[in-house]
Amino acid sequence: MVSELEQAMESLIQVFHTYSGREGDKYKLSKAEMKLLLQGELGFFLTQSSKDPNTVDQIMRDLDENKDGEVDFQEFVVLVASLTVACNDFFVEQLKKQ
Ligand SMILES: [Ca+2]
Ligand SMILES: [Ca+2]
Repeated sequence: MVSELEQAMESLIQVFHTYSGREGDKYKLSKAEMKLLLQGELGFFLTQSSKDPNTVDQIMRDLDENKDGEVDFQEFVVLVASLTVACNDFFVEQLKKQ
């Protein structure tokens, strides 16, 4: 029996590889792959910011810890973790208001 958290982790891995395998290094996201992932999977969170063409560049720069111009899985989870923390903050705020 796979737990909810284990399922979430598996989804995260699958989503990453769905996009990272499109071009170049199969295990890293190029800027084009990153853009597709953001548009396809994080549209809800990034609706406003994704209208700005510089946003993807900015996100790439912020995430690319080892400065190889691509985002590997380790760098990608930092983005997911920070977005999840932001969502949780919002969720807690909503609960407090009730
Ligand atoms: Ca790739
Ligand atoms: Ca990198």
